Order: sequence, then C-alpha cells, then structure tokens
Amino acid sequence: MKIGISCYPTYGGSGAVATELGLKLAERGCEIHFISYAQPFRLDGFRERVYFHEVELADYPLFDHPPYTLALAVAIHDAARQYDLDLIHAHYAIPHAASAWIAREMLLPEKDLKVVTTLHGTDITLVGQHPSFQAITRFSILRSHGLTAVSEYLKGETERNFDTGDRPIEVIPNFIDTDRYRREGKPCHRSRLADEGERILMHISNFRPVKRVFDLVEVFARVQESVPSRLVLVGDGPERSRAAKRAEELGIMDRVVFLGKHQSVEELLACADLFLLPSESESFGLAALEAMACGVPVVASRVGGLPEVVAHGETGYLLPVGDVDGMAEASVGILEDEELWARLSRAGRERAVHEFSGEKIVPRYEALYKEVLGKGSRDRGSEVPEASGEGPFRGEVP
Ligand code: GMT
Repeated sequence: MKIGISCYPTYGGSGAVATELGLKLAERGCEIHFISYAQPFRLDGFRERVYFHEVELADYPLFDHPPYTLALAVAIHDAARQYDLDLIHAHYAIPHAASAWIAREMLLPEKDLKVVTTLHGTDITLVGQHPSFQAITRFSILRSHGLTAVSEYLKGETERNFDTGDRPIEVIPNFIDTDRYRREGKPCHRSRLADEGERILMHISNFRPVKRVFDLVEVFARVQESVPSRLVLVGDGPERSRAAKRAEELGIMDRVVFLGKHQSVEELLACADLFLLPSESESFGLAALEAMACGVPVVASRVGGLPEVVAHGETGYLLPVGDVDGMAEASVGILEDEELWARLSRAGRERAVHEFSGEKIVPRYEALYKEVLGKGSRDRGSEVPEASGEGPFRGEVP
C-alpha cells in the first residue's frame, strides 16, 4: 500500500503516534509519505520506503494568516498524483481531515483517494467544538472513509458532540515500540539528574494548560517533604514559566530539573521512579503508556481515556483532577514501599507489552486501510447524516 500521512510535526502525542505508525508500516512493506509543514519530530534518519513532503506556504501581503489548510490540500493532491497514493491518513482532525477531503475532491474522478482520519483528543474535546471549527470538523470527519478514535472515551465524546449518528468509529489505541521503551539496556542518566539515594519523579508533556503542571509542582512539594526526591520535567510550552514560578514560591526550585524538549524520552523514563500526569483532560495519555512500558508506576488524573491505559491499583493510581493531596499520598505510598513499586512496575510493563505494543496495534490500522480500499468510492464516509438537532451541535452540514 502507498499511504500519505498528514500530521503535526511538533512535540505532541498525535505527531508521535502518526510518525511511529508510518515507520512501522514502512517496516512492514508499505510506502509512506509524510506531509506536513516541517519534518515530524520523531522522524529522523533515512528509512527505506519513507518520504517527507514539506508543505510550501507562500506569504503574501494580503495574508495575515497564510491559508495552511489549502496549501496542505495541494501538497496531499500533488503527492497522491505523483506517487499514486492509495489513501491519506489524517492525524488530528483540524485541519488535516478537511485538507484531505479537498485533495480528494480535486483528484476525482481521475483518482479515488481514500481518507482515513484518526481523532486524537483536543480536536474533538476542545478546539473542534469551537463555533469557528465545529461544522467543518463534523463535515470532514464524516466524509472520511475510515474514522478512528484513540480511546472509547474519545469515541463517546465524538458521538456526543458531533452527532455522528450510526457512523462507525473504530477505537484503535495509542501504541509504543516496546523494544525501545523498556527499562533494561538503556544508558543510565540517574546520577546526572539526582543525588545518590534520591527518587526521580518525572513528567513529560507540551506544558499546555490542560496538563496542569501547576498541580504537578504542588504534588511534588508534598512528596519531597517525606521522600528525598527530584522532579524532572521534560518538554516545554506555555505553562513552563508558571510552574517554575510556583516552584520558586514553594522554595523547592533546587529540587526541580527543567530539561526542555527531548527526542529520546525512553532513556529518561528508564531512570524514573514515578510518572505524574495530573491532566485536566486526556483522551488517552501516550506519555503514561510510555512510562508504563519503561516500568514506571503512574499517578494520574482519573479523567478521559486515562482509566483505559492506567489500571488503577495495578499499574499506578488514578485520583480526581486537582486532588494534589491524594496524588501526593499515592506517590509517597508507592515510593516508600519497595514491594508495591516492583509490583506496579512489572504490571505496567506487562500491560504495555500485551495490550499496546506496535505488533498488536499496527495490524489493526492495516486491516482498516484494506477494508477502506476494498470498498467502492462512495460506500463509506461519503454521506454526511443530517444533524439531529440534539446535543451541543446544531450546525447545518454545508
Ligand atoms: O489533543 C491534543 O491535546 C493534542 C494531541 C497531541 O497532538 O499531542 O494529544 C492527544 O493525542 C495523544 C495521541 O493520541 C493522546 O495520547 C493524548 O492523550 C491527547 N491529548 C489530550 O487529549 C489532551
């Protein structure tokens, strides 16, 4: 199969999943064409059967905001024609699903480019619901020939907020390369991150408000009172300075390490003792899965799709959003009990390997592609059902 993949190139779960998927598909014999405005952050080095097409964005004095959606549509159109792509897989609905639909319409009737869209999170739970995006998000996801969501939770949110009727949405969870994400055989950075005898609490994200990094600092402030430890923060984003300010106020800045953006998070996770994810909303929580694969117990919010990833009491603990005392108590409980730590660590690794490995999940995307390609051009996804008028969305389909 020849597959185009459009995704965000920046640090974030949807770009990570899209890239890992493309690389795994290429290993399995597919020809993969990544299409984005920059090289996806996890796409490095030469890989056989993998191509990258940079979207050209022309500036013009009239444009305060150059129309990326159109430029992406043209890039998809051009790649599909030049390389005879079978389908385009859009990761994160906005604007990728709409651009894919435009490209498909431009190619018809000469070429029947199929569209598969994967919904990742805030494209459905936040941004996609904004009045300026809702109608086009609904339209473009329903026009996709295959539609996937990364958790049962996200599937439910999509049905509820976008009035998708009986349109099938397949849940295909995030996955990880369990050979790469593992505790053993990694260079050990522990001595550079913490002093002898200190435990390492870690968080990885793009530091958007939804991640509640402020809570993270509060949780850590409580933990370090009873457990000698460091908080290692990986990633960067708008809330970083607020988190740093709070750490200063609490007098724990010397215990907090801001590492910034990193490519090889598996090396860092392999020396962590605990992973914290106090998010406000999380459709899946790829970072929690990466931690589990590296044998790191997780303390997170009981929100969104996280209960589908973190088994409460088995691979970590889930607490209500904002319950910093509860999260601190659970963290201390894990860090002070070696046996409990080992049990959670082992179970996390096992769950990651058995439920969320690339070997298990990638064939499900392949099966979906085959199903989509096996059908007639208008069999699936071409009709957009009328909105029922119930629920938050009442927009007319264009
Ligand atoms: O939806 C987002 O916030 C962006 C997206 C991204 O690109 O980083 O993250 C989402 O997609 C990941 C991969 O499917 C999920 O693991 C994350 O849980 C999800 N983030 C949120 O729902 C906040």
